[in-house]
Amino acid sequence: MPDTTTTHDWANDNLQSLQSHILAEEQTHPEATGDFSWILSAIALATKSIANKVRRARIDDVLGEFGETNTHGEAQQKLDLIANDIIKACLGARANIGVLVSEEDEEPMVLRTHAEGGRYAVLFDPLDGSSNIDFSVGVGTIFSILRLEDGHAAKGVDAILHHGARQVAAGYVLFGSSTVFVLTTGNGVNMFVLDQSIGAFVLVESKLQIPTQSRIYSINEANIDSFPDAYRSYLEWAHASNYTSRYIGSMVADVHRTLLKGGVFIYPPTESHPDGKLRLMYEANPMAMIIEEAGGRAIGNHGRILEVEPDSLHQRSVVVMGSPDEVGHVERFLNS
Ligand code: P6P
Repeated sequence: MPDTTTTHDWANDNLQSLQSHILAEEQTHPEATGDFSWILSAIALATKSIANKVRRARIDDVLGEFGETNTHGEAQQKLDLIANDIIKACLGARANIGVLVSEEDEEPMVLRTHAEGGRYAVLFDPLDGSSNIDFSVGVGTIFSILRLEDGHAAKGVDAILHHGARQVAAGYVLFGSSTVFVLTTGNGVNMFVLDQSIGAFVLVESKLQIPTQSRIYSINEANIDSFPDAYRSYLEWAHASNYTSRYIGSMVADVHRTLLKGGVFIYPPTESHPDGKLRLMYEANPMAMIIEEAGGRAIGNHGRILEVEPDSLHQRSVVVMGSPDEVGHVERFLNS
């Protein structure tokens, strides 16, 4: 019989794909029904397509503004709409998804009732940081998955307005120097990179742990004059404590660096955004789940982000997330 147990060094490609990883995870949950892999494979497919559109944006002349604003009055970039359409096409075809919520659409899309198989809601920012695309700065897709109860279609938005600790999965895909898929299903954080040569996301890190401390803060200091005093006092302390500043202006890129190198990412209250700028349901919550699953902390206007009971689908949140010690330093000033 041929020896199939040993692999030769010529077959040393990383062949641990996102797909095989999710299926292996499902094997550890006897009650799993294959639902997750079905949804996550749709997100993987959509983000591979979006990655291609982002990389070709200048070639295909789809940079810049679409010429209309989204429901929040923000100028829509052409690629915001392209990414939104791609995700809705891929996810809409998955028979176990009941509701889709996008930053680009005011109202949720109810696809199926619970009786018709609609078991999950997927909430997403299709292309966060898209205004940076014109300069080839890293942008990303952020997603959050909630389980739907029977009768969700009748309840409408109320069926989705759950605090972030109810998320069953969360992740982001960073379209940067590489295309990175970071995912948690509540059992640690795993990182995959798109291997263009085989067209698959391959596992590169399992059970990621954020550094406990790191003297890096990430905040848009141009708004410092409108920060509450506590944030200004923290920054004075950080300047005196030899911290360095890193701010890309694209949440997915800033949070990804914070996850890997440590530090703290902050979007505080400002004059133009007194409740913070970032969206609770599909930006702060999924990122908070990832950071906490990696051993970090994530707080907002009123304590832990994942415990905030949402009032509305597109509400905003203050965000202070990252290394536990670094969030602790900010918190010390917020509590003083
Ligand atoms: P500011 C991008 O527009 C975004 O929504 C996030 O990706 C980013 O963290 C934030 O806004 C940047 O906002 O006010 O610093 O330009």
